[in-house]
Amino acid sequence: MTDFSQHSLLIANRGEIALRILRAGRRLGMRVICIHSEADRGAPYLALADQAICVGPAPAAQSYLNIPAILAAARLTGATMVHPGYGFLSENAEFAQAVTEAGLIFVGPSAAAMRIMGDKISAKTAMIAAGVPCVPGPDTALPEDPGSYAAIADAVGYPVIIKAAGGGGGRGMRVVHAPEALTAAAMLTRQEAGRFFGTDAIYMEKFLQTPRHVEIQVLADQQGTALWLGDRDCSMQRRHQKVIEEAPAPGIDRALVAEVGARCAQACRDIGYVGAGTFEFLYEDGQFYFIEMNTRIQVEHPVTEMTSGLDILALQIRVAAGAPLRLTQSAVAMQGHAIECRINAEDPASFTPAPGVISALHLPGGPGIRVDSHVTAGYRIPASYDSMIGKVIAHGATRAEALARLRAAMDELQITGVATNVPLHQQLLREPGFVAGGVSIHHMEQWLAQTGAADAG
Ligand code: MV4
Repeated sequence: MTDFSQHSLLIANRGEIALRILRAGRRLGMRVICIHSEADRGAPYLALADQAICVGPAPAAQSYLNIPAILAAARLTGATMVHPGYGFLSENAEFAQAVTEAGLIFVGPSAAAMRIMGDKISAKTAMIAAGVPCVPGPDTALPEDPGSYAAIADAVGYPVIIKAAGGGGGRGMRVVHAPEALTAAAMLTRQEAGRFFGTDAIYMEKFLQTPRHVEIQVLADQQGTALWLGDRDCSMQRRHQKVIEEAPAPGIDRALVAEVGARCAQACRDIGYVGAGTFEFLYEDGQFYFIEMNTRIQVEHPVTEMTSGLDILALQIRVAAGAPLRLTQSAVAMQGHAIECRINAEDPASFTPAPGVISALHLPGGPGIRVDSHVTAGYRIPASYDSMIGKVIAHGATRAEALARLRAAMDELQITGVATNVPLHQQLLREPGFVAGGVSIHHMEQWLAQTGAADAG
């Protein structure tokens, strides 16, 4: 039995996820330490920690991304574990390695596993070997010489997409519709890749035109147990920023999801993956296609917590410390449906961040409602970080019930003093396409273009 009262958890993040990690640490009986920047000095959640320590000025590069400062904070406070949250250093293999080499436990997979998944080509190779279905296209980098590209694209079939091996999350990719455009697109993508990702390796896939974004949550321990915890649909997005997520993905054959889920769990065993992770897929015409794996806890993990009844954060910390999962796949029983709205402080017309002071706040509640947020009345949203200030999640026995609860919750939520996307959510939750379920990744942008609805909100 791992005794968590002997462990001290350093939270290398900020905002709502810092508070979520703090709560998980407390549930396990741990001492918790928060780092913060100068801009977050007065953040209310810092008072809940046993210790709070400033690691640098407001710009993330000097604070939440400052590896030496964070390691010094861990040493000074006697931390034994480090949780990176999402964003910032969460998928930085050098950070994971530095934490481990400092004799501390990194809450996440090994640096080696992070490196395999960080390179989208080696990730794809590993997934093909594990029997996870991938997007058609070579699972190798394109050669330096563009002479062979046309033949490769012909075999894949147009349209194709050129992606940077070091990219991901929507960065470093280019769609090609005809052979004339192929070489220039590949050379441009390679050039950008070299500049932004430190490797100029690129690869080619068939471009799927109207897919859905469906992902599988996994959780694996150090004893060889790997579980999949259902699926999530994250297709409601704008410019690669997810807006609404739900679990399960509506209208997809459950037997197919179970087959893909089992392959993901097997892939974890094959590569020795430990911790929480997410396999991202495109789903089109009844088939799943792997695109990349995220080696961190994700923003949208609460919809899976609500349908599985599991505390994924606590389990993620437990397995990092070497505790066994003591859970079998057949004991994982997903129940009902959950939907999450990401709450952003942003201008409703331009979607640009709207920092400022929250003058008054009323949060929704009641059966099936969960709010994950660090903000309070009087809280100043700093300008230095992203605009997400929390999440409202609704669970119900059915999708219709979850949706009805979420509509009522978003109508009840009041945030004054700063502009937010709450009015946008109120419209989206009544939009016929979303209400019907199963929209593509282009749906929200098409809806915005047609209605200009956000401007009216
Ligand atoms: C694709 C694709 C279509 N076909 N790959 C964008 C982010 C990165 N994770 C992968 N992305 C895509 N890869 C093939 N072969 C379309 C996208 C894509 C997308 C994917 C998920 C969620 C939103 C998206 C928005 C635009 C494009």
